[in-house]
Amino acid sequence: VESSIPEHMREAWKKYAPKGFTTKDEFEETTVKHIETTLARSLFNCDELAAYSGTALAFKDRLIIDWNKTQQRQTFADQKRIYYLSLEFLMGRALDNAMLNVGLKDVAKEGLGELGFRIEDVVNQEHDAALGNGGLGRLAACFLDSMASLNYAAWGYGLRYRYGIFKQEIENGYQVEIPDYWLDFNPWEFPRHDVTVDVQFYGWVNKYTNDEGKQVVSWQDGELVSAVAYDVPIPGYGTPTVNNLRLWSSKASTGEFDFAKFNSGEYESAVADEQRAETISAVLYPNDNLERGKELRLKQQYFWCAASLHDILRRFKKTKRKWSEFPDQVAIQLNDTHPTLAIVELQRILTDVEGMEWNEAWDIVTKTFGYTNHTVLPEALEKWSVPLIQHLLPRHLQIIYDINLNFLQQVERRFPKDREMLSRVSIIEESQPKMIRMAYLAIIGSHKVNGVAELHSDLIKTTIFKDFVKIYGPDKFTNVTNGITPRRWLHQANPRLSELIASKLGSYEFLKDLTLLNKLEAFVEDKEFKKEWAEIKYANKVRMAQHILTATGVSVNPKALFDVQVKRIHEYKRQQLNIFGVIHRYLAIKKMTPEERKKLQPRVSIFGGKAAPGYWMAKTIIHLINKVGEVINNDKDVGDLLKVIFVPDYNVSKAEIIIPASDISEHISTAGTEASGTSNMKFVLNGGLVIGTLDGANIEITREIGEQNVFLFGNLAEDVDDLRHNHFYGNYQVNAELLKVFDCIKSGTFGDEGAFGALISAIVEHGDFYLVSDDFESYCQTQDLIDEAYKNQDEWVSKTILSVSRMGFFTSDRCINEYADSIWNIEPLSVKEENETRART
Ligand code: GL9
Repeated sequence: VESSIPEHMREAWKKYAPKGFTTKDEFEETTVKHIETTLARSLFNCDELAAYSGTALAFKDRLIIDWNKTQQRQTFADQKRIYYLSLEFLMGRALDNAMLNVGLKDVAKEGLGELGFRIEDVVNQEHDAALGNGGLGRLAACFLDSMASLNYAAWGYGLRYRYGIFKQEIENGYQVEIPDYWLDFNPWEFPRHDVTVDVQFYGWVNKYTNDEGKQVVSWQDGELVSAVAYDVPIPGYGTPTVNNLRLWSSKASTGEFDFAKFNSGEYESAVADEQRAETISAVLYPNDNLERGKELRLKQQYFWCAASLHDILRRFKKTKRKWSEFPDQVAIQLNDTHPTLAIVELQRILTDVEGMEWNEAWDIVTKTFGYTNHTVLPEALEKWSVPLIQHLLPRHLQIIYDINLNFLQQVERRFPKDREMLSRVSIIEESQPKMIRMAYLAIIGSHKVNGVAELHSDLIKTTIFKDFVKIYGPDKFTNVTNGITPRRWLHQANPRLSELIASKLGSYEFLKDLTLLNKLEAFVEDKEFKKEWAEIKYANKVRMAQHILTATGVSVNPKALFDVQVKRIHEYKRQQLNIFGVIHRYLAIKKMTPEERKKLQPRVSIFGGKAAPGYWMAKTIIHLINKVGEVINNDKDVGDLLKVIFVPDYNVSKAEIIIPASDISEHISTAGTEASGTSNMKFVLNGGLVIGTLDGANIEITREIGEQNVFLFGNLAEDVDDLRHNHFYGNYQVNAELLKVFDCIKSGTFGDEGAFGALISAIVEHGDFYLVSDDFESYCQTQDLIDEAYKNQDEWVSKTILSVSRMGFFTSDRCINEYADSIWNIEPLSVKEENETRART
């Protein structure tokens, strides 16, 4: 490389290369230095935020040293790399995670203590990095942690949104959205103003024959927007590997075009151009499982795909390898269809720019990409209108048509008599306007397609993608059941439980090999152990009760059963079923005699989650939960027997408090709608039990931990279509107990009854698409079983221990190894030497 220091002049570098702190004193020295110099504060002027900033800068120094070494090691090794393309990375906080992953939390705790701070207060100053909506974005974050922890050479590519998911406030029971400007102070990113890519939009396509008689295609006269790289270090747990997450930020291109405007005095219009360019990476779209086909969203997608591919190709070209080796060096995983344009962009570059023949290029493309599907909900499947793509990306539209033509010809040869098949599988939907089906394009351009839990992977093969299974055969379709990182979701969120487990297993090795948890089974009947286990759950509930009091002003009894449903608010996830069940319970309590009330198991029903700003039904559900809470929480007849809490602004850092405090969590989607779910895994891993439908990963959790440890209810996925069909023809009766709940709402018990009419009529008048009524009885009965089971605390605690001991399968490490094996064809990079040098220093 041209810019490296000559061999004979490297002594000074080696002598002065920073080592990074390892002791308490070195930590304090670095932290104080940052507070006094980088932040220009002093001991007379250092609040908790400044202490956080100094600590974060100290750890960032530490990470970047290992980051540099990791990048060098990976470059020299010259092996295949994984590129994980995701529009969402729901990272949460970084400091606690960095301290634990590099193994220096104790050092920092002691050091901060000597400087006058409590580590918890310092950690709590950090603003979540909330660049995601929910499960899909958090999965990407867990995968980054696992890929680094397992020493895979892997990069994440995403967008550096100026505004992450909105902050939620509750006003008079309604959700209010506040913008999440999170970049005021972000010590975890490195701006790379030297790493930029110009991305083109609009323009037109010029096809001509050049002097050598060759057909040339060029995309001309577009508008350029510049992508600037911001790098975020991703530390692995207990390894020197620090991988990279590269986020692109948009700004006006500094091409001649803009200068011309400035020079000709068009300041205002030049400034407007600049703002328009910056708008591309300004905001995360706040929809969960919904695509609305907005032009700016498409711009985001292409901007990010083009910049990322350009970066990947630049890195590949440095290796001076032949193009045919590209798929041996590069594996690109598409997190949902959002990055599907990367397929088209690679084909464009290989043919138009590199001059390759179509088939040769297409072979490289399909060997490079893998596509993960995350949902079967039709409203979430991306489609872009042909006129929009024509306007924004004219050359890409031609390529999509060519891809489609080749594909349909191939299908026609295989199924010569099946005209209908051709229109069914065509990338172009013949609607008005014509639409591009992104999932089909992703399947055709990838060598593997996977679902995220067994049921889901089966469903995509038998429903939305069944024609493609006929065309390509079943081997192209596979399953990789989701997982979660035990570092954040056990060790970080629940340090006391992690410590207790380590004390029994003899080490923290289970955090690297979660199947070791099975050794806990030996302690299921150990009295002393069970006592400590139960005490930890209780302490976590006390912490949660404190949070509830501060956040909502409601005081709850930590001895009550904590029943939690936290996730995005969506009709298919059925928070309405939960709140109707709560009202049903309330009506029952009101009718009870004092003696009966004494026997009832007290409960706290805890809800949390954001509704997409435009999703009116979801917002109505939030409103109902809050109004029901106001009434029940102030009803003297009820007292501690039932409390209803809506925790505002559910996010990753709140999840770290809520999840360890749950006794029961609810995963109650209509069977066949929740592709996997991942919080179900987090709750069980933290010693909670689950009430759930036979949907997504609930099924596999049940298989692993045993049916006797899960509270299952409701109709099966295979029966949903028939039930809906019957509903459609009016062949259904709403459950009588549910009707009483509706009467109660309609009588104005929870205020303005008109406000909730839509929730009721969806069930009574509009066919009950989500089968709330069909599942209501079985749901309520199962809740009663839970009350009974909870009364036997001894058995309950045994169930939770047994469940935790059987959760090894759900680590995202297992998941990443499966991707590596069956999709990416890649092995981890050895860090043995690096580990030895680290041990010596
Ligand atoms: C989701 C599914 O709905 C979840 O069931 C699944 O666990 C995750 C991760 O695979 O993916 N698909 C999807 O669009 N979202 C999911 O959570 N929604 C978002 O997070 C945007």
